[in-house]
Amino acid sequence: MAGSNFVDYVKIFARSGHGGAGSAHFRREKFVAFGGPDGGDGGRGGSIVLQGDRQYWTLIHLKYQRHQFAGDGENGSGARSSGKDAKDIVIPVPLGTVARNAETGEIVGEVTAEGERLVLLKGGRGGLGNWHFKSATNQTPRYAQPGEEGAEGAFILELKVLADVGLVGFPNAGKSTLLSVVSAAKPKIADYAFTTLEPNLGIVEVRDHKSFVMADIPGIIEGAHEGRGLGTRFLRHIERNSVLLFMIPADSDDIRRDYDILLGELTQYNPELLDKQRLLAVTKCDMLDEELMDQMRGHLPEGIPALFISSVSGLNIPQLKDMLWEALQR
Ligand SMILES: Nc1nc2c(ncn2[C@@H]2O[C@H](COP(=O)(O)OP(=O)(O)OP(=O)(O)O)[C@@H](O)[C@H]2O)c(=O)[nH]1
Ligand SMILES: [Mg+2]
Repeated sequence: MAGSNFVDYVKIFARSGHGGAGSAHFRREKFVAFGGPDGGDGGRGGSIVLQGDRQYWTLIHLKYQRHQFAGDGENGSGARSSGKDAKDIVIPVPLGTVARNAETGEIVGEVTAEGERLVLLKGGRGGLGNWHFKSATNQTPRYAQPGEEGAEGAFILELKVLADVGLVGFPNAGKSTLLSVVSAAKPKIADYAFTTLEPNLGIVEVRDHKSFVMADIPGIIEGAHEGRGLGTRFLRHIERNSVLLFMIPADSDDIRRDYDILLGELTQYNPELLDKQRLLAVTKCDMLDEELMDQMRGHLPEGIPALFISSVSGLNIPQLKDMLWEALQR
C-alpha cells in the first residue's frame, strides 16, 4: 500500500561484523633478548539485534533503512592489548514483530515484550592472540587466530498487532463505527465497502479503569483466503487476538449463512483461529424493534454468544464491553 503509514511488512538486509584478528606480536624491549608472545585478542564483531519497544506501532521506520550493517571488531595488538568490540546494531521494533529468514521462510523468532531482544545475526568472535598458544614445546608461537567471519542475510519482519479483541466482518458491517464509539480512535467511516484499508487500534475502557485493545481490520469477503478483496493480508492481525468479535448487520439476508462464510474464510486462512473465543454482535439494531429482535433470535447461529447492538443508539454497548472483558479473563 503505497504512501501508507501503517507498515506491517518489511524486508531488511543485514550483516553482522567480522571478529578482529588476534595479534601474533612479540614483546620487544631494550635489554630483553627474547620477549615472549604478547599479541592480544581481536574484538567481537557487531551483532544485529531486534529489541521490543512500546513506542513503536509499525515498522515504517525500517522502510527507509533496509540495510543494517554492523562494524567489525578491532584487531588485537601488542602488550596483550585486546581489540575493541564493535557496537551491536539494536533495531527497535513494535511488540508483536515476527522475524523470518527471507530465503527459507523459517521463523527466526518473535519479539513480544518491552526490551525483549532477538539476535538476528551474531557478530563474529575475535581471534585469540598468540600468547594463548604458548606452550612448553612452543615458546614462540607465530600463530594467532583470525577473527570469526560475520554473517549476512535477508529477513522479513512482520507485525502481528497484539490486540485483545479482533473485529471480524464483511465490509460495511459497522466495525469502524463500533471502534469509534467504544474507544478514542477515530477511524474513517463510510457507507461503502473497504473504507478501512489498514488496521486501526483503539483502547477500550471498561469499568474501574480496566481496558483492552480492540483491532478493527479491513472487511473480509467470501474468497478472501484465495486473495479476493484485500485477501488475507490483514487476517494475520487477528491471529494474536484472544477474542474474535464477529459483526453482522441486522439487515443481513441470512445471519447464519454470513457467519458460516466468515468462519470458513478464517478456517481456510488458519484453522487455529477456531481455537479462539468467538462472540457475535448483530449490528445496526437501531433499525429493529423488540418484536423483530425476538423473531431474529431463533435464526442466529448456534454455539456462539450473541448480542444485538447499535453503535448509533448505544443499544447494548456497555453490555458488549462487559461481555468482551469477561471473555478476555477466561
Ligand atoms: N443505522 C446504523 N448505521 C450504522 C451503525 N454502525 C455503522 N453504521 C453505518 O454503516 C456504514 C459502514 O460503517 P463502517 O463502520 O465504516 O463499516 P466497516 O465495517 O468498518 O466497513 P469497512 O471498513 O468497509 O470494512 C456507515 O455508513 C455507518 O454510518 C449502526 O449502529 N446503526
Ligand atoms: Mg471500517
